Amino acid sequence: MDPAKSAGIDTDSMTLTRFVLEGQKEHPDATGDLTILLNALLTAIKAVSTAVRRAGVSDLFGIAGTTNVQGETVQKLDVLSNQLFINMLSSSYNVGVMISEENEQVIVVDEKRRGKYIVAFDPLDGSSNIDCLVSIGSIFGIYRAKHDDHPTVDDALQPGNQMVAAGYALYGSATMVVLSTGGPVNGFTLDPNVGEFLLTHKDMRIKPRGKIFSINEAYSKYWDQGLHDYVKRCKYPPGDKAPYNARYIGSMVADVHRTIVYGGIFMYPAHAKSPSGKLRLLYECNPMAYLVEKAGGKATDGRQRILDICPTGLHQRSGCYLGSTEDVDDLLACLQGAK
Ligand code: P6P
Repeated sequence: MDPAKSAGIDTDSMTLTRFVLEGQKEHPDATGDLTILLNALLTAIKAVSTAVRRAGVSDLFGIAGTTNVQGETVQKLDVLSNQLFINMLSSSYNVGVMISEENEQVIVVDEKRRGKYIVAFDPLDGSSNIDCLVSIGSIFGIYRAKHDDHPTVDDALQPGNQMVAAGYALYGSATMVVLSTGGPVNGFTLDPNVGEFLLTHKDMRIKPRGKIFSINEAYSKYWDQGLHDYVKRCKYPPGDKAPYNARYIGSMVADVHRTIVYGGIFMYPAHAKSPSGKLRLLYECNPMAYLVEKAGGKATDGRQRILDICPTGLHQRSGCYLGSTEDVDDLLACLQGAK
């Protein structure tokens, strides 16, 4: 009997690192720096995953007693996750500037460890859901610095269409990293026995049309008429079409992951209560828009492609509508009053 088979171990599994390395070999000018950076990110993500899964038994639930730049109550796991991302990325020697949801200012890496990449990240998104065990996640977007020697805020304020890679980690029933380095979107599931992320979802594609709409309807009173019209169309479709399903988890990574896997549309609009929306452009909307587009979907703020928005502030917010192309087009037609 093959010892590997009896141990249930694949001796030739496609790890995320191996997959990225093989992809890098297709680019003659690739230096391996991005692979090193991604490996540092994976180390942080594995540590966050362990902390999230141990939160209940290691006093990591609950609040840290502070508020962040967003004015949101900081959870203990927020603090831990942020420190892990900052330390692992700084010590990768490939990052010059970081933008974190938890830090008001950019984080400039010390000169001796500074590299050519810019990383915008939300170290633990949806953390208000931690104590009730709802899936949460980490989100990241990677850019090249405009000038390697003295990175500044200007390096951080690039439109999403300049990203060289983006991804998220979902701490759900399993821990999964969904990533694109400029090509297809691929999903890697953490095998805790090996401590590696293994390729499980190759070339993830969003259906052109889904059957799920995802929005927090508690804010309906603040919506524009076009959004009311669209949601009503999902519930009362023309002819004898079946209504859409409604699904809303309230944790962006979980809602977007479901949208990529099942199709449909995720919406967090700018509305009267939040005129710029709630979700942050640099480290929530842009990375998710990048992945959705690479998977064949569409992502808009209701007026323009999210990835074309030129940022003016590190923590600026944006309306966010993303998912199956035909569903997003239907929404845009309603917002423009055509439906
Ligand atoms: P609301 C979580 O707090 C978060 O930032 C995203 O993960 C999520 O999509 C959104 O806020 C939920 O916001 O207003 O619907 O509770």
